[in-house]
Amino acid sequence: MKLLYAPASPFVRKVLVFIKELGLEDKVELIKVSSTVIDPNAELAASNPVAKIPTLVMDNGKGLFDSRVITAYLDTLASSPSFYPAAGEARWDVLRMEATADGLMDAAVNNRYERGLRPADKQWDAWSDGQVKKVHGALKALDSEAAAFGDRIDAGIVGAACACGYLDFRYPDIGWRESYPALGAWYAKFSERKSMQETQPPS
Ligand SMILES: N[C@@H](CCC(=O)N[C@@H](CS)C(=O)NCC(=O)O)C(=O)O
Repeated sequence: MKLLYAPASPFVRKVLVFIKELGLEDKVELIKVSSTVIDPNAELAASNPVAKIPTLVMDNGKGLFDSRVITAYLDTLASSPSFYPAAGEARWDVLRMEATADGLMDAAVNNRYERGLRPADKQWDAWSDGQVKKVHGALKALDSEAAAFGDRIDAGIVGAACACGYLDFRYPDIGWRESYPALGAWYAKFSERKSMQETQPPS
């Protein structure tokens, strides 16, 4: 399999953490690509009609996306552990948390495009503020459950960790730890894992 990736993407980081935690490193070749909405990478677009990173090209040549579909697929390749509970309330709790983390990352990445890529005279402050509000909404939701995370690892946990890591990387001034201390305390420990250390975004 081939993973079309960029090291700065938090969605990619989720996939990379899955690969490492599930012991799949030997099965995935990493191919670095650079792609933006206004200049999509051709190889990426050939495997993913919406040309987004990450995209996994399976051994049968078909592309898999988005990150949640890729992680669910990777989970089926590992004998154990499974990062998606099979059924019941536990399953929906993990999927809800995964969606919360992805929502945070979507808002944070979109806002970065607005502030970093869009010409200054076209930027829309209210839209940008709305994205930051979504980031805080997700942080509040994650923080309210963080005291119970313990040593758990699953798709929701990996998503939450990559979301926190992305804020440290791209929003160092947001000061999320002060407002969301339970999440900060959990992240301090989780981010020491080898899979997290080895997937840190470029400095
Ligand atoms: N929902 C997607 C989001 C992926 C995403 O937004 N990737 C960004 C990089 S962080 C991207 O490819 N941006 C380029 C584009 O949108 O054309 C996922 O979970 O994979």
